[in-house]
Amino acid sequence: MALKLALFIAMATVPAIVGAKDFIVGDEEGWKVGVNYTEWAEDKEFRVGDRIVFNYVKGKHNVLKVTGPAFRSCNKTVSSPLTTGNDKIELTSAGRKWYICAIGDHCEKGMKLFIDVDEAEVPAPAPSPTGGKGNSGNSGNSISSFTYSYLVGLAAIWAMVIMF
Ligand SMILES: [Cu+2]
Repeated sequence: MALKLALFIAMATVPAIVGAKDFIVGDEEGWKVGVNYTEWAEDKEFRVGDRIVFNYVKGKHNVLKVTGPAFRSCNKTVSSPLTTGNDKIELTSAGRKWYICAIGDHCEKGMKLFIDVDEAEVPAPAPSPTGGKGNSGNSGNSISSFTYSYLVGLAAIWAMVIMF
């Protein structure tokens, strides 16, 4: 009981303070044909550090990150898709991101998501000058989240020791 409580407190506290959110693409509908993802994304504010989660039946769909032109033309030849059925993508940089399903004509049928990611609410340490696009600019942020999680973990263990 005490263990569960301590774990619950630890898990509930982390996202509240770090401020990062998980967005389930399509909410309970998930990632499939027949959902309007433009509408889904419209009222949401995506920030660096948040994650978008694609839920679908493994093998029926996939998730391919593409360029703007490839998004518009449903060009499925770029990069390699994610295929687990529960694909979590951390948004590591600000800017426009495009994702499509590369199976059959699903993209043509509207299985495509465009989001515009804003900078994190709490400014990350100055991005590296050589960084450009990619993960490097956000490394400071990830480290502080990690350190924080670690501290919360320690606090949870400490709480358990007190309770027993
Ligand atoms: Cu699909």
